[in-house]
Amino acid sequence: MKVFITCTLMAFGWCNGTYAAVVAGWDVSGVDLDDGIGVTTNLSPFIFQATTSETGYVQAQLSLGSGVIPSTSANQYGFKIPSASQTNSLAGAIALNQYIELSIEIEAEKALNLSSIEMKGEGSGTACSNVVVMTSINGFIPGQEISSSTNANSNGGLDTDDSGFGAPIDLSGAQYQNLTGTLSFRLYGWNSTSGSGTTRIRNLMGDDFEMLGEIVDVVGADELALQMSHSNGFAYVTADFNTSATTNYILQSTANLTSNTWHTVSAPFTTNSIWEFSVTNNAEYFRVIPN
Ligand SMILES: [Ca+2]
Ligand SMILES: [Ca+2]
Repeated sequence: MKVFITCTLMAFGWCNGTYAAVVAGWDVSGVDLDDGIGVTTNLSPFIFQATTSETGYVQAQLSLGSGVIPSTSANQYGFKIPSASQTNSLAGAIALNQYIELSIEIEAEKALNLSSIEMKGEGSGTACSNVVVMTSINGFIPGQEISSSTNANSNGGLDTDDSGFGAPIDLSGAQYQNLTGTLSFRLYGWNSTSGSGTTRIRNLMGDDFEMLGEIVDVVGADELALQMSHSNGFAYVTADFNTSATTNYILQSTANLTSNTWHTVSAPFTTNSIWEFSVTNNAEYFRVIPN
């Protein structure tokens, strides 16, 4: 039996201003991970739902990587690295899944334009001295750090000011605009010296961790329809414009939505188009995006 092919249409929206609101925020007041207070359960991955968010437009949560154990004190969200799995490099931390993750799912018909991440965080003296911010948008590979703190094992060492990262994590770049679907950010840490050292979001007034930006309506969703049909062992993907397109589009596909790695399978196009593919037993997902 054939696994049928699913079509999705990802259209586009653009940021027209610099207005930034709290898209998702977390207040760690009262949170205690190993006691399961403020989190879904006291079990890995210690999911902590946003305490403020653009309700109805996004679903956002913090969680811990599988290579760390939770902080144990109240009024913080953080991790400890077991002595046996300490590492002295970002590559090691990536390989060992030693991170705090912010994941966000953007509802259909909406797009996210980011501006920054701001946080209040710190580490105890024997915790990771190095912490960096990375994102699935750029890939979790060394060299793709957005920002770093080299004194993370200090009071305020993960604040987004002079004591930590130096400034809010800047997400004003083009690659952080017009986002749809699911994406994530991670705080990777390394160079810890004791299994009891804690790297954590700390509790100050109000939100202690915030993603700032704006949610916009997907613009132009009506302009382009993506459809699929099949016959005689072939699948046909059709793009129909209601009106003439004013920008180039491309067709992309992926066999693995979890990876969020898309492959461009068409030349740029601006008019009604149809593509033919041989049907296989594998699922394949398609989208059209501005080129
Ligand atoms: Ca506790
Ligand atoms: Ca707080």
